Amino acid sequence: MSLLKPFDLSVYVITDTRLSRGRTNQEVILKAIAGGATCIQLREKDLSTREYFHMALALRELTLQHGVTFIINDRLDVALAVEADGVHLGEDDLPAAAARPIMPPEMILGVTARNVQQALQFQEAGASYLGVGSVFSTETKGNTGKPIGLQGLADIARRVKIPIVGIGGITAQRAGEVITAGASGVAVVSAVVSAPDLTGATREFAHAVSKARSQA
Ligand code: TZP
Ligand code: MG
Repeated sequence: MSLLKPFDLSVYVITDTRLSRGRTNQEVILKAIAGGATCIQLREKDLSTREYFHMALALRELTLQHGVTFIINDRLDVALAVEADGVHLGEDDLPAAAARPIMPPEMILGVTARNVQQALQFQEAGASYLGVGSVFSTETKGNTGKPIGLQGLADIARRVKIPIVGIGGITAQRAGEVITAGASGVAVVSAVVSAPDLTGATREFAHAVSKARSQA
């Protein structure tokens, strides 16, 4: 039996204050939750550890109140300190195999993978889910390499047992294809946090995901 907390990756919204039109992360998250976000990741690249911790603590409280899964990007120490539901680690962060043994067994470990080999390796290392991408091209993150496309995502989905979430350049119009290709959810930055109507934008993702599932 898995000790892991249940989590729902369907509509996975990732913060970025550089893209959120002057709105605070509190506002972004509340509006995303109102539109049906099931998982929130705090991802801020320009904060000191202390600033990241304080922001994470406040958002932990908010996400707990709304019963939404809360993941911290990059920093296991911060995730542990605020008792987030999980941490997401990429290629510049603590390796999954080093992180898993020092994490509580119920804590979610998300890892970024771009090919089948990495996906199998991270699954073996104890990842709880994989962020797979960049699926499409995106300007939100540099150095993501050539997009892996829906085929790249489908290849990974076929080979791993853990859930995967597509990331990179995903719009509400393309969210359904990502689910049909084998993802359990869509991870999105700009299409939600930059949207003037953030709740409406999140709702469109939620509808697209449910529709693709109902047609499967
Ligand atoms: N990792 C791979 S692509 C990406 C991250 C964090 C950014 C995705 O942002 P957007 O705006 O949804 O394309
Ligand atoms: Mg990272």
